[in-house]
Amino acid sequence: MESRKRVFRQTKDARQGRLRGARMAAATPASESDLQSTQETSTITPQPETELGPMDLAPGPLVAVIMGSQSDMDVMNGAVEELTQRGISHEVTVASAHRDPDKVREYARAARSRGIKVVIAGAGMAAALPGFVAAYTDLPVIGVPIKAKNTIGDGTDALFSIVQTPPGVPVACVAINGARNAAILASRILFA
Ligand code: AIR
Repeated sequence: MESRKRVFRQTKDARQGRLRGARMAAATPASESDLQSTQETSTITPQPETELGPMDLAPGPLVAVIMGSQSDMDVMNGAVEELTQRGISHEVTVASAHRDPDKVREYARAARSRGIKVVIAGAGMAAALPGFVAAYTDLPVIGVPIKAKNTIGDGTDALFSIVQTPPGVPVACVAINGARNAAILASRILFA
């Protein structure tokens, strides 16, 4: 609970009073189509920053960091450190779309109901993980292409795998090894 309070107190965006959307979204967990319909009709009531919103009361972490292998941890720590610095609650999971497909599927399916708002997914080589997660959840997914030990093309194998996710399955993509930017983007999505 304390770390959730800090999200509101510490982030620059929060100080700028741009939390209302996140609170509204948290108050009404909704599918993409539901969100579209509420956009037209909802009236937003400004709330003081210090007041706790429903997002603060969600049971689990706000950001899920997942990666395809333990060998990705060095790079993905860039995201973990940034989230920690910003006081954003998060969890870290290692699971491969190719090696543990059932685990990743269940993880992605349950993410929204556990209170997750954004997923950061990092993988190298044939980096299916971000797209695989996005296939099973309508939460925003940020892909981090990782330059793996056996990469072809200095990480462009993973970059193309993520950036070329097919129409209908949107995945944001940061630079190769750009885990820190993924965390900053996640923070901006949370406070949009
Ligand atoms: N990977 C694991 N399962 C599917 C993929 N694409 C990726 C990992 C890691 C690379 O393969 O994300 O970047 C090498 O993994 P490992 O475990 O052999 O070191």
